[in-house]
Amino acid sequence: MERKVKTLEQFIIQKEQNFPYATGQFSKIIRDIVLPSRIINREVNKAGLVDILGLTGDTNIQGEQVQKLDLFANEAMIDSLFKGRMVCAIGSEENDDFIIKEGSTGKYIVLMDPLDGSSNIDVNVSIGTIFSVYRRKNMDGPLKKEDLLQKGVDQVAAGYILYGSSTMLVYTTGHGVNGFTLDPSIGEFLLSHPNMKFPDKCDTYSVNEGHYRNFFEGTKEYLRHIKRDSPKPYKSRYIGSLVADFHRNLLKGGIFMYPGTVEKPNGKLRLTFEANPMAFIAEQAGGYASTGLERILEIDPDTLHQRTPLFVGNKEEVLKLEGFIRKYGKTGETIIQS
Ligand code: P6P
Repeated sequence: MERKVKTLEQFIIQKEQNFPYATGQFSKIIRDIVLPSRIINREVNKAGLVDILGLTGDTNIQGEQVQKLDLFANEAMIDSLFKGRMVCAIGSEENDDFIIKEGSTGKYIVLMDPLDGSSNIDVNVSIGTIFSVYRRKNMDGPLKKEDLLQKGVDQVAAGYILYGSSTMLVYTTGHGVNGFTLDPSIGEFLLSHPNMKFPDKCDTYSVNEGHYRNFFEGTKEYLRHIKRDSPKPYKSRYIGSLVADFHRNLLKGGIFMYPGTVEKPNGKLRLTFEANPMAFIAEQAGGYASTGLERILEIDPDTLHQRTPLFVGNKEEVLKLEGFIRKYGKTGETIIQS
């Protein structure tokens, strides 16, 4: 018997009562995120054509100014979110500071990386849009820092769109994680991965070992352990695109690592646009996310672009990693190089 398909819209309506505030608000926010993602998906898929068709890259066939895809994605998301009137402020990896919609009655703040890993487009590697949704704490008067920069535990929703062999939306509102695959023939996201959970087994690690020499001792000891002491060798898988690496680990089991180093104790990834949304999704899927010393979701952010080490994936594996870092050296401490 043919499985009954469920569209994203049908799913949200069915689950709307799970969204912690007035019904209908989340469906509007996710609508305002999903619409531009379809446009971004179209542009990502034809990005390679810019070279094949010999376009200058400055103007396209229609004579329009071709923007870098990440700037294009950023503007598409900002335009859609503010037009949807649910969102009063946006923090984007592409903008130095928050974008405030003056006079907005919107109650939500969206933090996003509109096109994470965009450098991979040229080599046809999967990339993604990452988003976090917060509700303002003060409903009246001007937005305050406590509205704009909240702990990850205060997220009301988080998700990503993966532009890969297929285009997928994976999100949570705090009641589990669900995945939807875009059916290009009808332009609808269909529920394809209900109630996503990390597999119990973790046999894969994802890290850029090119930075190994600068890792702290605790991180090095963990890597030595899984290579030397594990009953079966782990698989090493690293795409260099956070959404793609995370998504594979969520489906197959694994730990993703972007450690701090001696030169950059806080690593490369941003707390607000990358670590927090992935941490919320991971914990809702039975996993865990840590700086190596503390739970990502408990960090009180100081600035929009602050960076953090990120270890995320199977809970047992991330806790094991924390043990090595606590025993052999902290991510924030300069270890005396032997
Ligand atoms: P590295 C992509 O540029 C990104 O922000 C993440 O998507 C990815 O996980 C990371 O950087 C890759 O960084 O230093 O390994 O190239």
